[in-house]
Amino acid sequence: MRIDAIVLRELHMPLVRPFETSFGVTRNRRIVLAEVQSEGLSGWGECTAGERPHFSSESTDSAWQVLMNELAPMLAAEPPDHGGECPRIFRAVRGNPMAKAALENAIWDLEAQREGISLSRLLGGVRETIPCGVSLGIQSSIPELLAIIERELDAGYQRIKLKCKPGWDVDVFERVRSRWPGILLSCDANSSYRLRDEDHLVSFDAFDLLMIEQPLWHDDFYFHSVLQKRLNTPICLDESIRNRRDALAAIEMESCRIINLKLGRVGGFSEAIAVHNAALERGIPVWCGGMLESGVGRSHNIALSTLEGFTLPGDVSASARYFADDIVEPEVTVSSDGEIAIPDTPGRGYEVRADLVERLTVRKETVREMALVA
Ligand code: OSB
Ligand code: MG
Repeated sequence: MRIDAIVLRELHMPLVRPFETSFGVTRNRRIVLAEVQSEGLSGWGECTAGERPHFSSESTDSAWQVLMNELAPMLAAEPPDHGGECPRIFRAVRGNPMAKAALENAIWDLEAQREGISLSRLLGGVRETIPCGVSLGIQSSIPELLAIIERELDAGYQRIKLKCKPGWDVDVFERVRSRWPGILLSCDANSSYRLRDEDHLVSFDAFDLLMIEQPLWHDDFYFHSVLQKRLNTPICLDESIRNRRDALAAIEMESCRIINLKLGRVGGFSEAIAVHNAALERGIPVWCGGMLESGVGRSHNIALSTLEGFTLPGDVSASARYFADDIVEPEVTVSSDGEIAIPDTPGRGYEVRADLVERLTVRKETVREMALVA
């Protein structure tokens, strides 16, 4: 295909409420979007890097630099026909999966529009609706958390995930479980425990959690496998799974029984499909994680979640939980039974609100093939 221009933007989007994890608090999102313009169409992708390199080594600023100086010029010089070609085009750049995913996913988005089919269909999705859960940040008190859980359950969400860390765990689970004995409940530690906490983590078994997400180091497989042997509760890996090989290693070592799949963390749709397929073949359930995305990244998460192996509710929820005004039309909504209906219009199924994007943009650069020659 011809690429006419690649437009990179940084948007500032305040969250409707702060989101606190074991690694810090996010109040304002600084989101990098990539728009690939081709023959009158625009494919959009979102870089899911955090404002600071705390979830992974990437950040808004590092991703901007790599996109601007490396990846966008590579893509402009070698326009692919299919998103699956992107990993090869970007091969000379090590790491930086979230920056790569922004461009690769824009190409998939563009391809779906060109083919006149939904992104879900292009990816091989099989679902017409997807089940939704919510990820609830650390709160300043347990009563506050209970009030939030009540609201989210009333809204229809099918699974509650609690962020946890040493000091915000068993007392919280105790209170939540005594009020709601039967709900699907999980926790996400974002790597905040160590081996000395092993007995403490084993005590989580008392709360009938669906899974414990990433309890130990962000880059570990072996010690998670040691811990999994002692736990009845399934471990779910998030941070550790960067690609298909990681998924195979984790499954083979029994480091986890469930995988949280995130597009940015694995570098885009093609690697996400590879991880999904590897897990599906081995009977390991996957679900789609979230990174506080705008409507662009959210629409891609929705399409990904329609693949066969996504059998557990994901962290993909309504736009209004994050932003007063999302940048897509319609915004993402969740039904009273906790499902998102999959659009079947061509492409991502959620139009980008160009005027709002323009208003929220704080920096913007355009890369064209000529830029390489000049
Ligand atoms: O570990 O899943 C995570 C948000 C930012 C960084 C890491 C994580 C999260 C979430 C929020 O859990 C998911 C969402 O609501 O987008
Ligand atoms: Mg996580």
